[in-house]
Amino acid sequence: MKVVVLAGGTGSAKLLRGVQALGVDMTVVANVGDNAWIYGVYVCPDVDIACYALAGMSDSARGWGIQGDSFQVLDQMARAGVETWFRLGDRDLATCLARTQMLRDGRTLTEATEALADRLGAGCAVLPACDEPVQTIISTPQGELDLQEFWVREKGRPRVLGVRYRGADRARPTAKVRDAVRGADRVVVCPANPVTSIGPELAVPGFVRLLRSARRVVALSPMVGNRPFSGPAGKLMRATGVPSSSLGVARLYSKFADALVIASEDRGMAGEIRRLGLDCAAADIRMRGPSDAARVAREVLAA
Ligand code: FO1
Repeated sequence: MKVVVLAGGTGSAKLLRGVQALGVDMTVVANVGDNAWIYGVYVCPDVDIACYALAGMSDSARGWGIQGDSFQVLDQMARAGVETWFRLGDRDLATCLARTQMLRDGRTLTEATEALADRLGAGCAVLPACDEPVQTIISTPQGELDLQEFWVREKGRPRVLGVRYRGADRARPTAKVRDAVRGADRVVVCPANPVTSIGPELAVPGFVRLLRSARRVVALSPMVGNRPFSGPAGKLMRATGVPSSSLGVARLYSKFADALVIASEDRGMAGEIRRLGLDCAAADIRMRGPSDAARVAREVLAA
């Protein structure tokens, strides 16, 4: 079975490991909306979270970065007077330096990502959703912030007035992403933040049409009740006018998804989700460890 997995950040890593454990032919398409130039390097958190998780080197407790990484470069930068609110570890910095070098040498983000996924040992293709820069921008009373400024520097506290995807109108799904989606038996949407992890791709012209052309698109909800498993999804969903729940996720995904897998506690929403045109399965979707992750991945591929 060929599976394309649309992945965001920390919430996606567990399902990626679950799908990996099933031994299917997997291609990961990672969100680029969180990418940022920080400390002179191009940081691609969602690409890196996917590569580290698949290569078995991620710090799974923290949800980002490399297990056992040190922060000596950052400590020295702090001594040199640099603001170091973005905790980029030494080995993580090396990944970003390698990527930056490849981009400066004229390689595309797709080429740099494929090379890094291969060298790090992800064991499957990892692709950025597009090569052009697309940046999630959050409008707050203190001005516009990119995702790292909003979530890491400001700890997700500012009131959210709106969200836009800078550069999306000039971006296109890459040829590799198009081929992967068209050749897939299943496209799986990870339990990621629908606004900041999946929204940037959906804002790219042609991406929704591409997903609609896929054989079957199944999403796993990132919500239980009115809360996400992690991160600011609830706040951002409410700010963009959809309920912070699996029903809100269904509304955002109904234009391209065939099915949504929701938490058993939310089975009362299944009828309304089906009225939006989606198949809906309720299951225990909490992934506490590798065996849960494989079980949930199996549920999703069967939905
Ligand atoms: N998240 C944090 O909450 N604090 C950090 O200092 C931080 C550093 C960091 C470094 C590299 C990286 O790839 C991710 C990092 N993240 C950090 C995670 C990241 O901010 C977000 O969780 C993702 O962008 C969401 O997908």
